[in-house]
Amino acid sequence: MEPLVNEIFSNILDGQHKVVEAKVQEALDSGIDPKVILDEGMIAAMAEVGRLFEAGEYFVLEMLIAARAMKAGLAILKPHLVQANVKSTGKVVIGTIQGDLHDIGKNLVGMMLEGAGFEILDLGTDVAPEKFVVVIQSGGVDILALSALLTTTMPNMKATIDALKEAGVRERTKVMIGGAPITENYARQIGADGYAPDASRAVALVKSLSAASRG
Ligand code: B1M
Repeated sequence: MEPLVNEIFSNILDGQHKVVEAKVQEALDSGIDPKVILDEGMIAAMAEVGRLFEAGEYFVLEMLIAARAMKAGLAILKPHLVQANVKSTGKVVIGTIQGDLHDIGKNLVGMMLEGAGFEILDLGTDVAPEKFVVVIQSGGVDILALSALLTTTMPNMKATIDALKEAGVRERTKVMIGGAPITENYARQIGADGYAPDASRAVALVKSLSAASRG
């Protein structure tokens, strides 16, 4: 691994957000591909944080501090992941499902979609099904994008789709889902229109779903 990318990785693990900011900038200045910085330095570090948490070596506090460092680095990286002046091709409402506070993956998906020219309305984390329903009722939403990181909160994706059906607005929008515990099969089971395993495939999926909804 590039030494600078390696430093970003280890400083995220150590939760050194100021150092991460500086190292991401330095890596960009030295011409390292933003996607390499993101995938090999930053996303890989969060996976390692998860592994250390499972092994009982990290606790919630360490996860939080690492997440803060990850976010600091993402803020520096964002302009390099998002192309300027791409024309809007549709409106996406995004949010992390009820009960779930994980937002890094959702933010990354939102950022990449923004870069692809979509208008994004981010409802944040711990979003109740009723809140999604109200936004869909207000109209003009092409895609509803739901994120979940916990096996315990995944069922709230189904609850959201069921709430849309009950309110009679399910057909007004396409629903896509994603997040570490989600699978294609789960998406099919709960009646979502699609699943994407990562942010770049989320962009491809939103493009194809919005093209399909335009007929
Ligand atoms: Co939490 N956490 N966490 N955590 N956390 C996980 C998810 C966990 C896997 C760690 C572990 O045990 N190995 C585990 C879940 C186990 C399970 O459910 N099977 C876990 C747990 C248990 C918990 C708590 C319950 C811990 C506790 O309190 N005892 C607690 C729950 C709080 C809650 O939500 N109610 C908790 C809390 C937290 C923090 C708040 C401390 C912090 C989150 C901070 C934040 O997000 N602002 C945190 C973190 C940082 C993690 C890990 C370490 C990293 C998550 C992350 O940001 N990854 C995580 C371990 C792991 O993932 N290996 C873990 C980087 C990010 C870029 O990836 O989010 O997967 P990810 O997003 C990807 C794809 O999934 C996809 O694209 C993204 C980019 O490629 N994607 C989508 C995501 N959303 C998408 C939506 C789409 C499409 C693709 O379309 C709509």
